[in-house]
Amino acid sequence: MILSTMLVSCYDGLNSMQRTLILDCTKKVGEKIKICGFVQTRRDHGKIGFLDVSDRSGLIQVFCKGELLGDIRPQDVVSIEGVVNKRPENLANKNIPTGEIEISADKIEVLSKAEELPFDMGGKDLGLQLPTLLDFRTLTLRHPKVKSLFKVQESLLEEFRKAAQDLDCTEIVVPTIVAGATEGGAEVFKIDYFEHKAYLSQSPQLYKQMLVPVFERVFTIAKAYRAEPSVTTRHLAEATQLDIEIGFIEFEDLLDFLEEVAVKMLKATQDLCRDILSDFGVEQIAFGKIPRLTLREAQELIFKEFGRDNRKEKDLTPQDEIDLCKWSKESCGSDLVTITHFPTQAKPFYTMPDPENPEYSLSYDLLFRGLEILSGSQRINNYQQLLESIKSRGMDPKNFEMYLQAFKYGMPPEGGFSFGLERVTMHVLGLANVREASLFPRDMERVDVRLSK
Ligand code: AMO
Repeated sequence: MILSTMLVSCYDGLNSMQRTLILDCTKKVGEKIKICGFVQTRRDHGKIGFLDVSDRSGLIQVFCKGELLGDIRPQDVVSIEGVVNKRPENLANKNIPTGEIEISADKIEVLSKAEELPFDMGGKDLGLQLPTLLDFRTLTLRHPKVKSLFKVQESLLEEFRKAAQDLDCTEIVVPTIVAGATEGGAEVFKIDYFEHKAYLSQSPQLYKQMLVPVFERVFTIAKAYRAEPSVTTRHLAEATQLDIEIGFIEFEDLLDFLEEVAVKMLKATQDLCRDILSDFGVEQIAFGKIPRLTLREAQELIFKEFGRDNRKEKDLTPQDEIDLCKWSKESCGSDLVTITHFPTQAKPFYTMPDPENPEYSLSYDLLFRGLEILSGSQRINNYQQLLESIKSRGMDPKNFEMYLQAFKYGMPPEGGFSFGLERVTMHVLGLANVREASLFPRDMERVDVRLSK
């Protein structure tokens, strides 16, 4: 904070006049000021012209005599000196906080010239196909609506963090280079690690568990890598997980906690980002009492209400998730549904089988507007049982030595859950593809640039 103030004042020392943030111009009518920012649009009207210029605080109209405009074009980085004037009432723009004023420019300096843009950035929506949106990511992220999506994401992160802190969780930072696969063998990226093999972590799972005996309650915001072989609208190869792990709990406590965190995070974000959500045209989130169904109850419901017989499947299909949320919204007034008791064999080795019926496990998913946004479980906390579970899945306990050590020396009953940040963002904003909710998405076809090029 102190450093950035110093940098700004050094910079401004060299350029004589202090920079004013665009939003602060509303308090400086009649004064001479300097703004710095990006040209968004240019409108020529014979001998005069207008620029819309933005900075991190907002957007303002700049009135210019033609000779000042030169070859200025969108995305040029400019420094403009001029006077803040009130606009005539009939020319005010009620949609932006600076709509009643404009700057009458005396001097325009181009700090950095932009090349001609490959598409028009001036519209309310960019209207690009996904591949172009991602090919030109550093540019498309500058578009106000695309940028605002990541302000919503920032809010989700912050509200998750607050909700986890409300539960008295300690924030932890965990490794992403790991010795073994946690969530299933096939979807793991192998890496060369000196003269050994290692993996990119599929989840912060093992570390959050190992830290339960240390802090009792922990949370982390972590990267998760999945070598997903299929191309879908909801899978990334690198996702961001919001994880919580809690000791000394029972199954029902975990369900209460996950629903509490989800509702806090979504409610606060909806309130704080009201204007952005309305720009995206999404409905208010329905926060009725969240229904809880076991997987088999959910499949029975799908069969009865929607006529599809998936009653023997080990997981919900994407269409099941959509239909269950539709049912929940209509009959419970809730955009969220919790599904519990997935088959033990379909869940990772650390999942606790239900003592009353070990074929099913103490696991759960949270669905939101037709998509799984969270999953988790109560965990096996007995050392011997955990060892057996690892072996029974054909995995080598040697790869889990450090993890197992934590259980050898005392592990309370515990469990946790994980939200996928990009999936939550996607469905808060009604986006068609999870890639749009990642600043720089990775998938089978892309690591910044297209891999097939
Ligand atoms: P799971 O694998 O279900 O569980 O992941 C948890 C949540 O992370 C998100 N997610 C993804 N998002 C985008 N692309 C992907 N490829 C992707 N994979 C997962 C989803 C999902 O619900 N360790 C357990 C969690 C736990 O038990 O605490 C785990 O990783 O929103």
